[in-house]
Amino acid sequence: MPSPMNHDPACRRARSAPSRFRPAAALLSAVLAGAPGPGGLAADGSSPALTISGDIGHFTDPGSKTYTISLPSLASMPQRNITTATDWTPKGTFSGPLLRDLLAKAGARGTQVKFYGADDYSITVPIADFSRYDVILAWRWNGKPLQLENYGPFWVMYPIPTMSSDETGGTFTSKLIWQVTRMEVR
Ligand SMILES: Nc1nc2c(c(=O)[nH]1)N[C@H]1C(S)=C(S)[C@@H](COP(=O)(O)O)O[C@H]1N2
Ligand SMILES: [Mo]
Repeated sequence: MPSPMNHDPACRRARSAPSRFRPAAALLSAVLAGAPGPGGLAADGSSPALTISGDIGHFTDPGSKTYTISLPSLASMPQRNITTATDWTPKGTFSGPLLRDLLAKAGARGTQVKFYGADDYSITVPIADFSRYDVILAWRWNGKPLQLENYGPFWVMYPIPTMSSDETGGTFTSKLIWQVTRMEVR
């Protein structure tokens, strides 16, 4: 019997280049496009930010109905650590706020969250995942801020070591979204 985690998410990828080249390619295109980049991510190395839109009740910019949080504010929220390997990275410690805390800050009230990577990847995840699991929006990896060229500025990280192999099987890995700058609540 397939686990509910193994649904087929509406996931779309921009390219299938070897992963070690992909973040560099995304950085290059961000630089070529000029600042600011997607979701308020500046191409000039200034502080990144996360923008939340869609079915939310709190706005930092009521005009565009968006809630944008800077890296320093995100870093001043209660932080959680997750020490885990992924299918393509060695064991390491990720740190950041709980996704459910971030969603609460924006007054999120939908049932799904669509995440956008700076590389044009996007995927929709049920909001229930963030109450069921202590998922974080990681901005540090082994104590260092995540840069665009190493899966930053933000990486959706699940507490993989606390989850069953059923829960982390199938298409689960597609939900470990890196280079996140924007999320839309639906
Ligand atoms: N930004 C972004 N995050 C992403 C992806 C992607 O293409 N872009 N691919 C997802 C998928 S489907 C998997 S399996 C893992 C690892 O991607 P890879 O197998 O392409 O290295 O990252 C996930 N997060
Ligand atoms: Mo994947």
